[in-house]
Amino acid sequence: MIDLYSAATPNGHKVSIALEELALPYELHTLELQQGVQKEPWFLAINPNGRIPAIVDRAQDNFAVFESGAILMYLAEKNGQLLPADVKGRSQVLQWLMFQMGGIGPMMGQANVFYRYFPEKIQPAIDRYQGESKRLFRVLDARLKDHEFLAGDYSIADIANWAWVRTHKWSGVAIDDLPNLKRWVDAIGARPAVQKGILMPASERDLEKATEQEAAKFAEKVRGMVETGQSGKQGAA
Ligand SMILES: N[C@@H](CCC(=O)N[C@@H](CS)C(=O)NCC(=O)O)C(=O)O
Repeated sequence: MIDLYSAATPNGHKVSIALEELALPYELHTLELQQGVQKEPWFLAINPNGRIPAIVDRAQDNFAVFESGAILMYLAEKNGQLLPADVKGRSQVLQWLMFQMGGIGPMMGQANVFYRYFPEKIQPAIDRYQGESKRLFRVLDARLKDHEFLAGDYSIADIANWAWVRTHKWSGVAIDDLPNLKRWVDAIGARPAVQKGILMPASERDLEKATEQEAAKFAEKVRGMVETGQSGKQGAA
């Protein structure tokens, strides 16, 4: 049994999707991020970074893993699925996984901060992070032109990137002009395990249908958690 500490965010959903795809038994513990549960000492013992997601593998002497990319690798290797064993195949998957961890995630995360949550509208910062997200989307689109998935068969690289790209509207970045990316977003979104994973836990914001008013209400809730450089609080991605 695996304990999953998570919330309804792209980084959290990467892990629940992988657990569903691998059919691994797990218990979901949803952390109330706005209440700062992730900064409590008991959770810092599991993840010193005080963020979700994190897992504890009860079958392995309560072995704890934090950082969503490392969790995906751990789960894939534990099951021998979603990550090839041969050196080149493995490297290709890890390249696209790192592309998400070092690129898509941080850029879209900051686009969200400046477009949705930051108290002041700093247009150059919004432009920078939305523009960089779009550039990275173009890289994915070009890759997916002649590849069904990002690296060989469906893998943890697809799961990691998909969990973020599907939330592109929240970051204010359109993908209408990127047909290969759209095709891939729709195909992965149709997988039963993926549909189940994004409900673990379910988001209170419907990214597709939220009106501007609903979006503003949700952003207001998250705002208090965002690092502005003044409060000493840590930020949300
Ligand atoms: N690089 C980390 C990022 C984790 C992260 O930013 N988690 C966010 C939610 S997606 C969080 O826990 N925010 C709450 C906080 O910062 O206190 C990962 O991929 O696991």
